[in-house]
Amino acid sequence: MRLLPAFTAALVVATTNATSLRDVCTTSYAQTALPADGTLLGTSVDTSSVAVTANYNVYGHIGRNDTVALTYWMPAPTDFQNRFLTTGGEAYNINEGTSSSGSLPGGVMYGAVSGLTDGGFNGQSFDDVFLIANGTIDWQNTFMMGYQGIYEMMILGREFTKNFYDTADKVYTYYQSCSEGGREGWSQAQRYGAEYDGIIVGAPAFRFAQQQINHLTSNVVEKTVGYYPPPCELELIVNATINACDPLDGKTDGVIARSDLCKLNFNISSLIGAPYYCAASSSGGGIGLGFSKRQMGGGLTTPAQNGTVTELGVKVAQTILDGLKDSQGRQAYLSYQPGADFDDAETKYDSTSDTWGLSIDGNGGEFVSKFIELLDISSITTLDNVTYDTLRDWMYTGWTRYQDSLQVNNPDLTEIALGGGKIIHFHGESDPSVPTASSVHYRESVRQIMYPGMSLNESSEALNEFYRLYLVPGAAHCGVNREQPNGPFPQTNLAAMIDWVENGVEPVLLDATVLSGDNKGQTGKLCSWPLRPLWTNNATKMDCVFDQASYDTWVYNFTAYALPLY
Ligand SMILES: *[C@@H]1O[C@H](CO)[C@@H](O)[C@H](O)[C@H]1NC(C)=O
Ligand SMILES: *[C@@H]1O[C@H](CO)[C@@H](O)[C@H](O)[C@H]1NC(C)=O
Ligand SMILES: *[C@@H]1O[C@H](CO)[C@@H](O)[C@H](O)[C@H]1NC(C)=O
Ligand SMILES: *[C@@H]1O[C@H](CO)[C@@H](O)[C@H](O)[C@H]1NC(C)=O
Ligand SMILES: *[C@@H]1O[C@H](CO)[C@@H](O)[C@H](O)[C@H]1NC(C)=O
Ligand SMILES: *[C@@H]1O[C@H](CO)[C@@H](O)[C@H](O)[C@H]1NC(C)=O
Ligand SMILES: *[C@@H]1O[C@H](CO)[C@@H](O)[C@H](O)[C@H]1NC(C)=O
Ligand SMILES: *[C@@H]1O[C@H](CO)[C@@H](O)[C@H](O)[C@H]1NC(C)=O
Ligand SMILES: *[C@@H]1O[C@H](CO)[C@@H](O)[C@H](O)[C@H]1NC(C)=O
Ligand SMILES: [Ca+2]
Repeated sequence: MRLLPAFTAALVVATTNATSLRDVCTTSYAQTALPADGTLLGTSVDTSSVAVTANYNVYGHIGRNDTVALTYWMPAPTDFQNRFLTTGGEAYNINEGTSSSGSLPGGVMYGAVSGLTDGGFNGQSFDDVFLIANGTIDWQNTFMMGYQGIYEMMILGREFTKNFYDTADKVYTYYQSCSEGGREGWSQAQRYGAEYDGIIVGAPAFRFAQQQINHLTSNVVEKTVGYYPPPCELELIVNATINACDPLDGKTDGVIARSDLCKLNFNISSLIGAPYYCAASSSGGGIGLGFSKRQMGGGLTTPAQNGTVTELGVKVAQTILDGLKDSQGRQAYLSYQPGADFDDAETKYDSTSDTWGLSIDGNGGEFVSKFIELLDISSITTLDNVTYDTLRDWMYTGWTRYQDSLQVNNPDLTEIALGGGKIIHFHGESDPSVPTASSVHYRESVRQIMYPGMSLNESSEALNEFYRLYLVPGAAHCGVNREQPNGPFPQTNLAAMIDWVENGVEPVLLDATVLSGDNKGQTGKLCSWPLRPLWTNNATKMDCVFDQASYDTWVYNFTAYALPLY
């Protein structure tokens, strides 16, 4: 257990002989690793003051020979404010920062004990401990990842907190995280709603099977259309879309705050023939910040790309934007909003033939090889014979196989509603990794399941009493967007949540701050769905408005499946 007043200094020791923390977490070792007097500026280290303790905080499950490691950060007793913060992970990590502080300081600063877990994966990523062997799923690890590990970390930590500070008072229980952490947050809201007072989720990867396999949709579109666009061509389409759609929200600031108006008013086929140029680069395609594993290798070189937008390029882009449809034209999933980068569509340059070709998306490729085919390999290697119908079938297989573990889209939030818990859910409107509309679809599913027979206005208002969704203009996946840098990002969600839970202040508008670009430092407000921002009076006044046609662009009916997909 690391018991910390408010912050910690981490000493990272690299040594060729050490194999574990046990080897290096000794006082004598740390003392020898410190710089000698006078070698760094004018400093002199009091080595006798140095104390190192190796801490192993583990628990197991009775009857199961397992070991789960926990970390809790504890505020000083005078700073403790009867709060516990549960944090989550990203990608296939159950917790962000299992080996570092992750987002723990974010809780301690609000007087909250903050915790994280390794899920029992012994420091490994979940995708590396998911299969016991080809064909054999480690279900215990899968359930730990799905929802159980985070829950146990919270339950054990909260009990420890009460005893540690010797308090019988209520300890407010919060959750905050984005992406996979957003999925984990929903796992808690849907299964243990009564245990939480406030859950903050960003861009959740919660409709897990559809989400992961959808990373392959762009590749299958390219294959089906028979055209592999140079990255620069798609980049131009993104840039031109931003230019065309930015002003539709009433404020020309380089940010698309109304991708729905963009869908209604801008047709990318108008770009056919537009010239594009990208200089040669040595770090892969030019698009976006990229979250796919494929783009992390580096060292790739792409040639200068000079051309004009083609009819086939537009066809690829538009088919991707329309979302996955099966061979009968039935909607199987949804896509990114116009203005988002086409990360999944990135192609690979072949210098021998001077052509662009297929590059299988790493996220989608790994999900299919491991989680669908149950083969312990990092990705499928071909999309031969893979059609839109194959993607639909894979999605269905993953959905039903992981419905009670990783797939986290149960729309019944009665328990958290009755318990008085609150939910803040946010999502970047130009997210290129988890489609923004996937969050909208879930919120609309919850509204319809929980308030049948009520009007859209009434049921939206009722749901807003405890669950609010905010789309973040122009933002990318869990962060700001290099292509639309002037947009604001919500930075004080935990403060807003504490105010809602402990003081009853409803976050009708969510505070956000511009972190880069021309407007850096300016503050903004985010509208609560289904209301959408619209600026008037020469962009000096923002209103949150309802517009039926815009709303309709966000609504999907997944008729490719016999079951309803929430
Ligand atoms: C429990 O796991 C440890 C470490 O892997 C192993 O040494 C031990 O034999 C196991 N015990 C049982 C009862 O399986
Ligand atoms: C797209 O816009 C970015 C600036 O946001 C610029 O750096 C890039 O060169 C543009 N790409 C193309 C193809 O015009
Ligand atoms: C975009 O324009 C093309 C060409 O005029 C047309 O075929 C297509 O239907 C339009 N798409 C939309 C969504 O209006
Ligand atoms: C791109 O190609 C066009 C037409 O061939 C040419 O006029 C232009 O100079 C080229 N631009 C660059 C930057 O190479
Ligand atoms: C698992 O399957 C993959 C793909 O067929 C194969 O390459 C690998 O050797 C298999 N692993 C084991 C341990 O059999
Ligand atoms: C694709 O289908 C053809 C015809 O059924 C088959 O011969 C081929 O092996 C398949 N390719 C792959 C990679 O499965
Ligand atoms: C519901 O209708 C009222 C009155 O028109 C309006 O002020 C409010 O914004 C609407 N709320 C939602 C969530 O649509
Ligand atoms: C609108 O705002 C811009 C930028 O603040 C300013 O330059 C312009 O004069 C304004 N236009 C009117 C009609 O007020
Ligand atoms: C979805 O489509 C099906 C089949 O066309 C229809 O029966 C159903 O009512 C639709 N659901 C919604 C919510 O529109
Ligand atoms: Ca704008």
